[in-house]
This record gives sequence, C-alpha cells and structure tokens, in this order.
Amino acid sequence: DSSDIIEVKNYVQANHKEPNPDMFGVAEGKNVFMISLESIQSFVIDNDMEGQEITPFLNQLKDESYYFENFYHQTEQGKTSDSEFIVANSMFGRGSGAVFFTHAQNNYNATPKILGENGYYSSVMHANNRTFWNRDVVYDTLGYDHFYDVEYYDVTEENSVGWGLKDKEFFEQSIDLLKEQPQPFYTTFITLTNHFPFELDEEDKMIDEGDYGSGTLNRFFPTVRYMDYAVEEFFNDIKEAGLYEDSIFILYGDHYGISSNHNNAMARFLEQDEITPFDTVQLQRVPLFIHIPGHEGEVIDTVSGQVDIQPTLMHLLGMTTKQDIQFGSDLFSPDNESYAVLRNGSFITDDVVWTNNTCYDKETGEPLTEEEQAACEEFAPRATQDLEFSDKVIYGDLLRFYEPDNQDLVETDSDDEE
Ligand code: GP9
Ligand code: MN
Repeated sequence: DSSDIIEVKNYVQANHKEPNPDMFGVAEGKNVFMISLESIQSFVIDNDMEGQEITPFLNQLKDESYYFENFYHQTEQGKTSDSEFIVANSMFGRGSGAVFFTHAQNNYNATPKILGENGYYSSVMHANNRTFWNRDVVYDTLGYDHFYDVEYYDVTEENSVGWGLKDKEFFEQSIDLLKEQPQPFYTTFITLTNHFPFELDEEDKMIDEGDYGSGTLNRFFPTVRYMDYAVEEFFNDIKEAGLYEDSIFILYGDHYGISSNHNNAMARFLEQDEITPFDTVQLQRVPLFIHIPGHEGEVIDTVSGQVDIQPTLMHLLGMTTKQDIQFGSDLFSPDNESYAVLRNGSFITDDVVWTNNTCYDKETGEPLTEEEQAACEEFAPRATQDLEFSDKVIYGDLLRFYEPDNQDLVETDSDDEE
C-alpha cells in the first residue's frame, strides 16, 4: 500500500548522490540521442580478431567521450525491452519474464515523460513491428510522444538481413524522420543487425568471420563490425544535417550477444583455459559512451550499470533527481560508488565479484577464502535490497502513490542560493 512507497523512498533517498557541479546542466536544452547497440559486449572494444580491428569507429569515439569500461547490462529474459525499461526508469526489470508484458501500464516516472514536461519531444525509432515486446503499449506508458516503427521505413528484401532492415539503411532513413521532429528531442534508436544469429550479406562483411568452434561467435565479429560502421555513418549524417553541435549522445550495449553456451569458443578467442563464473560476470560488461560535443571526455573505470543512466542524464540536462525513485546514481557525482548488481543477484565492486555463492577477488579472478569473504558481505544486503525494492515498486504499482516531497526541494534550492 502507500506506506510501502515511503519505505522505498527513504531507502533510495538515503543512497542519493548529489550531482557534480562541473557537469550539472552542461547539456541543458540539447537534443538527446540514445543509441541502443544490439548485443555488443565490451570485450570487442579496442580489440581485434586475428589482427582485424572489430570496432574502429567506437574505439575512436571512446577517445572523444566519457567511456565507462566497467559498465554492466542488468537485463534478463526481457532482453532489449529490459534494457529500455532500466535505462528509462532507473529501476530493474523482472527476475524472469518481461516487465514490458507484465506491468505495461503501471505508473512510471520515465525519462521521456519527465523530458516531455520540460519541453522535449520524445520518440523511438526502430524498424520492427510496433507490438513486438508490447512496445506500442509501454511507449505510451513511458510518455513517448511517438514511435517510428517499421511502417515508417522503406524495407525491401534488398536492404534487409536477419531480423529486418539493415542498420545502415535504418540510420539513413532515420535522419529524414529526425529532421522533421521538433527540437529539443529525446530519441531512442534501436539497432538490429547485430542480433543472434548474426546473419550478414557477403557484401556487408568488412572483416572475416572467426574460427573458434562456434558459428555464433564466429559470425558475431563481422556483424559487430558492420554495426560500428553503420553508427559511424550515422554520426557523419548527423553532422551533415547540422544536428551534431546541439546534441548529446548516449550509446550503450543492451545485453550480451554471446551466451555461456559458447564458453569454449569464447575461451579460445580470449586465449584462456576456461570461462569461470567470475569471467561470466565480467563478460556482462557492455560499452557505455557519453559523448558531449566540446568535451574531451575520459575513460572512467567506476563500476556501473544501466540503472545509472537516467540520473546521470537528468543531471547533465540540469534536472534534479533528489525527489525521484531511482535505483541508480549519477556516474559523474563525486560521491558515486563503484557498484553494480545484476538481475540474478550477482554484484560487482572495485574489489570483488559476487556470483554463484562465491566471493571472487576482482584482481585475480580467484575465489576468496572464507575469512576474506567479508569483502562481499558489506555489499550483499544492498544488492538484495535494490532488487527487492525495485520489484516491490513494480509489482505493487507503487509509483501511483508517490508524491514528491516538495519541502526538500525548496530547502535544497535555497541552500544553493546562499
Ligand atoms: C527486436 C529487437 C531485438 O525489436 O529489439 O530484441 P531482443 O531479442 O534483443 O530482445
Ligand atoms: Mn537486444
């Protein structure tokens, strides 16, 4: 009932991190490009496959962005839809099933809704059927103004592969739709070509397939390379359309592409004997780039997760989050903690990885002794509570009871002025 939301509110507000004054509002009023990179994992960044660079564009973008090298996806069975949910709400998806199906019409305080109240136009561009993942229903709930689904794209046999429209065509056609949108806009672009089973036409293969004993992993390399190229072309087109300077860009991996069914092949590629449970957690890292024109950026090694995107973005746009029910924190906050919990309860800090009922030393990847396990015990209750409270909010649709406590807002504001 409504008292539950107070308990959750007290919990999240106790963990709230004040923004970094140097970063707060740096992107105020700018267009926001949210680019969802299908199935990419961090191990491909700055890496090569038999001497062939896998992501040359993203590697270059990394040098001109805030790049988070220890950023984890937090999705489960809801895959892309889970990532969309987490990124927009700073809450977790479900432990099983997909929140996009089970709680599609809850009250949420999602980024598109908040930005809509602040003069933004919000949309999603994705060349798939609008009902896939129940998106048509959920996008309304989250407050998106418009969903440019497959109907808005010219899709032919020629320009399609695998799941549908090729990424390069998708971005090209999206530019025309973008130009028609009111500004500032908040638009999410969902790529598709780098999706299992990683099919690609010969003419689009810019690097070879691998040879690691798994067709899935082997094909992954050229499709990632293709997505990298498509994003590069998109950036060129954005600049040509005059949309670059007044925008910020958040590019993130939605979830893993290579499941643990391919551990043998993955071990061969990574030149390891095996993939341990520790390695499996570390393979859940996906890239996060925050690209702000005019900012040099830097590589940030803080442990973080998809729940951190909403508060981080809001602070960049100059909006406070103190009153919001969010399970993540601003990654630029001086008080931000190095921590991420995965949906299965595994968690990661600077020093340890907890998974499979074992506390691993982050440095060596070896299990810690029983006495040393205290390093994990410190964060264990936090990890459990994050997931439980998030579930509680979703299962009880608790945000319908939530009223921001304006008193606090006023106090914070007047403090700032003194
Ligand atoms: C489908 C695309 C891929 O529209 O988002 O979905 P996934 O299978 O990765 O969840
Ligand atoms: Mn996906």
